[in-house]
Amino acid sequence: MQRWIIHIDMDAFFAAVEQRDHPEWRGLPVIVGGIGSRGVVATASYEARAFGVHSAMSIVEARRRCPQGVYVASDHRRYAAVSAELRRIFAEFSPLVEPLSLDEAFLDVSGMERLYESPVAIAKAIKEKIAAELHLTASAGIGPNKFLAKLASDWQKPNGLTLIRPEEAAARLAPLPLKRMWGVGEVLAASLHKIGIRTIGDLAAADLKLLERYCGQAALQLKRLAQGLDERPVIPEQAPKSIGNEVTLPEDLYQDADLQAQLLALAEKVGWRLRRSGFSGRTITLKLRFASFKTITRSKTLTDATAFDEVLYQTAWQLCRQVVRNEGIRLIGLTVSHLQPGSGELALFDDGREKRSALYAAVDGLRERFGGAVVTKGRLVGKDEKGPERDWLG
Ligand code: TTP
Ligand code: MG
Repeated sequence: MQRWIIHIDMDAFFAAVEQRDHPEWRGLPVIVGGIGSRGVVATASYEARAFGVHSAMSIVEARRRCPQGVYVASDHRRYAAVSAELRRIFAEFSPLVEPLSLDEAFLDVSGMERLYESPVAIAKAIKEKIAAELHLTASAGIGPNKFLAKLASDWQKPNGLTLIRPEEAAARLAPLPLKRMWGVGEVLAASLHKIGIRTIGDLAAADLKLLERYCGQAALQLKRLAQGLDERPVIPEQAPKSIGNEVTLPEDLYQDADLQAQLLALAEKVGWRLRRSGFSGRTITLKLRFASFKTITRSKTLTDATAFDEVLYQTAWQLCRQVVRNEGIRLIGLTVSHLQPGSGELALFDDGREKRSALYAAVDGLRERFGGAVVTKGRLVGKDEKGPERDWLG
């Protein structure tokens, strides 16, 4: 069976998210990164690239080249949330998805002809779905293997769609400079230049024994890649089985209010870890260890997966209050399992959820900047339940 791999890479990812969320910045040069005087550009919108601004350039240099640019501090949490949505979309197209970073992934779509007209049609559908649901553009590369798919996605950026057929691979590769080879760094490229290997075509034709002297064991694989041959499988990312935290208390706790405060802190930690890793989960497990060391767990499985602190907290407290407690508690744990990619609760694709996601992104951003203790969401403790009073952001 012919293998078909799609590589999707978002266009100017961080900057595109900023332009999406700040319509007044659309069409302008937007530079995202550390915006202090010692900061570095994470990415630049295509408008800014026209001024010669690019990733890894110092902000000082970027400001020199593009003084009129809009300079925005990276908001990693928000980009991670978009990335989780992206992975949810990928998962709808293939069970074999290998994310490479926040904004790119390989999908193995071999043998899906029965569902789609062609691999190109699948790539188009993915791009359309990303545009419709995330209001962002992606570039897609389609090829018989990972190397060619990745090369193809870069071919016509932004908003590109490029197919490299197996029979045209060698000819397409031949004129490209060595640095377009995946895995060939500057040092190796420089030493290969010395023996007259400048293009991928030169590498494809090079004598294996000679290559081995410069690249050791990698020689054969490099030569095969240069010929457009690449057998590496798409390895789907394994969702972790569960994400959780537990805390041994400095003294045994008896009071509801104290337990609630601990559960709230745990829910915030676990929720944050879930959102950070791009997962949500359906089963919430509470673990309690009593003063006598007797340990129990209680679980509840929800209809919709969640990564929201307040849902974790409310569920855990519900479980906790059903436990007969006639001794002090020395350890509390909260774990979420049955994980799936994405921020969960997709059935509730409504205003409320969007607002909540935005709130979480904001809180996670603050927490990242100022540390976990500074920001907590007081409303997590329901109105009818007494709990620690904290500031509510929202
Ligand atoms: P890339 O996919 O390399 O770049 P990009 O999406 O901004 O632009 P394009 O793909 O259209 O060329 O990286 C994805 C994101 O990763 C990028 O938006 C910002 C972040 N990043 C950094 O923080 N530092 C870097 O040096 C690079 C290259 C990317
Ligand atoms: Mg990208």
